[in-house]
Amino acid sequence: MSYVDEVLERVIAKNPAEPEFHQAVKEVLNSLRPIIEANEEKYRKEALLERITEPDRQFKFRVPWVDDKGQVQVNTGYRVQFNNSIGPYKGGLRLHPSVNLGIIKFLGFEQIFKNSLTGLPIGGGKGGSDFDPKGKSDREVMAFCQSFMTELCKYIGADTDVPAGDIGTGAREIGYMFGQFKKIRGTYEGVLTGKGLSYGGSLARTEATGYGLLYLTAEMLKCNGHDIKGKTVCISGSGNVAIYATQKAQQLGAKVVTVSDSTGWVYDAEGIDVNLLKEVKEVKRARLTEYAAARPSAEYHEGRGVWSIKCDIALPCATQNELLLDDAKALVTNGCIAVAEGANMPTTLEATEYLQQNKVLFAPGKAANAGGVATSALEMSQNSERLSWSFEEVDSKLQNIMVNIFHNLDDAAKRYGKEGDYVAGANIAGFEKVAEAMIAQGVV
Ligand code: NDP
Ligand code: 2IT
Repeated sequence: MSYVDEVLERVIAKNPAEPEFHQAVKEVLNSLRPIIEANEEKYRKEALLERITEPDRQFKFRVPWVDDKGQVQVNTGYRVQFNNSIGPYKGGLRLHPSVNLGIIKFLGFEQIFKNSLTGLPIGGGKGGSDFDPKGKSDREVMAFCQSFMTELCKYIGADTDVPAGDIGTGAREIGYMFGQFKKIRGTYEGVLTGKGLSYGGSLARTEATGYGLLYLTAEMLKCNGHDIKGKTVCISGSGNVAIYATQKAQQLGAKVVTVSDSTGWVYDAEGIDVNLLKEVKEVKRARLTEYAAARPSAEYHEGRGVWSIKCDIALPCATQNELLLDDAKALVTNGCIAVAEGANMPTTLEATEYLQQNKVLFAPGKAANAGGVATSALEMSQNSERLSWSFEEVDSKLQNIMVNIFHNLDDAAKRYGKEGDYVAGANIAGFEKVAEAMIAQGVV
């Protein structure tokens, strides 16, 4: 049996009931086959694949808090420190009722390669909780965040592990967590990114994931003879990534006609009104029905359906496994030329394969959404030098990083005879640096 197959079997056997983690490992290891086969003896002796698929450590803890009725609630908190070969653990905190260890491990595993692709010195980690911020008062959210950080603060630090936002964790949650870290540990340090601008946050971090997604998508299109200007775009999600992807797509001259949330989706033939979307989602924290009610050109539909709309470019920006094989077929039938993942692993393995077989340009999340964590690393740099850079400076660094990521994965794919396979390119380019660092640092 090949080394890759042996390790895949072992990962599945050792980590039962973690389907998302299995999916992420399968995608990465399968596409690393050319580089693993070229170095099989060395990597086997080093047990490199066994080591890279086993987190350095993982924390799971009780998070008790008191709700507005005086009732004690109990959630579960997680932090998985996956790999710090090239820098401190770095990755977001997801707050969503679906969170479990397997989901945090898939996200942490992806983060290793994504962070490597940024070219910046950050390792891979992820955390979160099954707490649902939806419908909670500010005080309840604060109570949860304080309790969560009371435990998490033992394991993190500006040079050890630097969490940030993800689904359900935005500026409000990061603020409460930062306050509690400072209160308990007594140090003022860049222990979290995505902070508010008044206390060490970076300009352009809020926009970074969505903007970065469009910078990479535009470069991918350009290198394949297309122009993003004038294209029709379908976006899923209506959170941080989706909002700023919509905004940048419009700035680049494309028309975004859909957004979605967990209950339904909107088709807006005149193009999404991003200011209205921000008002509904960022200020009122309301449902998309409110967007549709305020916008005559918008149709609201219950359930799923974004990928049934005819578009040139599809940008899934909500969550994992939200673009299925049937969706991929509909996109191909409708003439879609490119899919770029704003979310982490939004496209199933079979949908990805179908899109690639049908010559749809496909940019995987670990490359396409790396602008968020890259800008987090820029926030860490600013915190270390105790300075703040202008919006333009951060944004121009972000653009350079995204263009470089695309060329690095394009080159890596070509080097291994996989031209145009950006999934393989991203995994190979991300893996090479981490593998070299792991081997150089010995058996640790
Ligand atoms: P937000 O919480 O701001 O928004 C999430 C959006 O996705 C909401 O519209 C939400 O709808 C929808 N959504 C979440 N879970 C589900 C679900 N199970 N089914 C259907 N819809 C769902 O999160 P972000 O925008 O920050 O994150 C979106 C994706 O991007 C995630 O995969 C995240 O890991 C990834 N990402 C985020 C980065 C960042 O910097 N924030 C960086 C890189 C990747 P509703 O409000 O109804 O729940
Ligand atoms: O998935 C991701 O890359 C993020 N949620 C951002 C992580 C970060 O540390 O900024």
